[in-house]
Amino acid sequence: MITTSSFKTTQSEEIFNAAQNLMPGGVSSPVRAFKSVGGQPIVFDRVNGAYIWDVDGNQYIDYVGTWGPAICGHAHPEVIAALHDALEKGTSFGAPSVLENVLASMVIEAVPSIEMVRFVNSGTEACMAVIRLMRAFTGRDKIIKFAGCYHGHADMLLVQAGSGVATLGLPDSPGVPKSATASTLTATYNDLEGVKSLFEANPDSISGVILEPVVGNSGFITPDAGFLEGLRLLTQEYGALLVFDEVMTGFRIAYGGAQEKFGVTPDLTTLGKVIGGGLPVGAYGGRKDIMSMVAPAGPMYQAGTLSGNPLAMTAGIKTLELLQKPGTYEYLDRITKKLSNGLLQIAKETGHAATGGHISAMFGMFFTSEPVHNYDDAKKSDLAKFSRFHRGMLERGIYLAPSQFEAGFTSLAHTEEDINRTLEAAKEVMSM
Ligand code: KE4
Repeated sequence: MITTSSFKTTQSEEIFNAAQNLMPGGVSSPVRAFKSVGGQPIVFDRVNGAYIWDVDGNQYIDYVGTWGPAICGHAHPEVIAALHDALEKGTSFGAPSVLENVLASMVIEAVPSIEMVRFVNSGTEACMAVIRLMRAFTGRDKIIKFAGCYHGHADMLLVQAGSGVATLGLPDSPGVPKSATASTLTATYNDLEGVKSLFEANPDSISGVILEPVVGNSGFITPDAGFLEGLRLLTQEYGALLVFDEVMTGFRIAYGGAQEKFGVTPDLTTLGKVIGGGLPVGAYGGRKDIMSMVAPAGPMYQAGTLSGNPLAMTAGIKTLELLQKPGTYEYLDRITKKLSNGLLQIAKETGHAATGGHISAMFGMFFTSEPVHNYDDAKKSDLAKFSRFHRGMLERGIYLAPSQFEAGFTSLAHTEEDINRTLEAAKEVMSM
């Protein structure tokens, strides 16, 4: 594969270069810096529907969707209109509002495990709080996470994390004291025996298991048959809690998340992204007997100035209303299947070993001839080839996640024509 450098990015380069002196790496979040795929990131000017326009006027079909929230398409007119109305009433209350009741009721009705929910401002906050809650409820300190899964940047979860940590090949992170991760045990995704061994080796001391039920932060990795069901049984057997981190999969894999899709109900769930419709949000929820421990109902403390703010609630309510429309998930599955199958077919026809797939509006592909069941498998894929593919697609107006260790996202705004254009670009790039 070769890449062409015909497209103009002078404005992006100027702005990004200036950003280097203002913010670490010139970004507000590491993965945006394009470190693992090389080249300069493009600087966005505006987004709408399935499209991005950069500051040089280039247009792209977007498969990142601001990392998941834009499942109805960017700047959906009904979300924007609802926000306009909400803005007239203020941007933040710091007090109860009926909007929180509305979104909480929608989340509780949609997500099988959630009987009660607390809103926060990011997925990281949701995962931090849910770990504290697991420990408070069980009186046990240890947790099990999986290598390559990313649950935000809280100290105790920055252990063999995925997403930006994997993208940058970081040995987790300096500044995280050993004491913070001493109680974090790491297992291999899809390895039930390994999880059982950890429970055997740490009797009565593991509070729970947290995982991405469908992994997006090691690239796209699906649970092997029986894996989620096995974790459900193991946690019950050893008196531990099961937590699905559905910050990425929530309302994307299905309206009720991966837990609805796979029919496995955890004790607690974290959410984010989609439920904020593009505004800062996170949430954690689950069994009422567990959630009743959260202050001020119970003794476990967690708080936040902007938690439940009216703008994020408004955008989230409207987004979920849009997702409730009949045919939503059938459409998302159909277009994403066409994209994913098309990419794999093109790779095959052009002689590139590749594996991957999709579930609903989430997809991924690795350049490897081996199956990918876990993070170690993902790391063996051809990362250099992925980088060339990413750049080639970018220069043809297709915006993919700038890391092999991320997933791709479609939206209700993507059309068959967009998918066809994407596959044409992929054929050009993979044929070089
Ligand atoms: P935030 O704190 O970024 O809102 O959420 C953290 C988080 C928690 N759990 C899962 C499963 C997640 O995917 C995330 C965040 N996802 C990344 C993308 N892989 C956000 C993008 C970024 O870090 O810039």
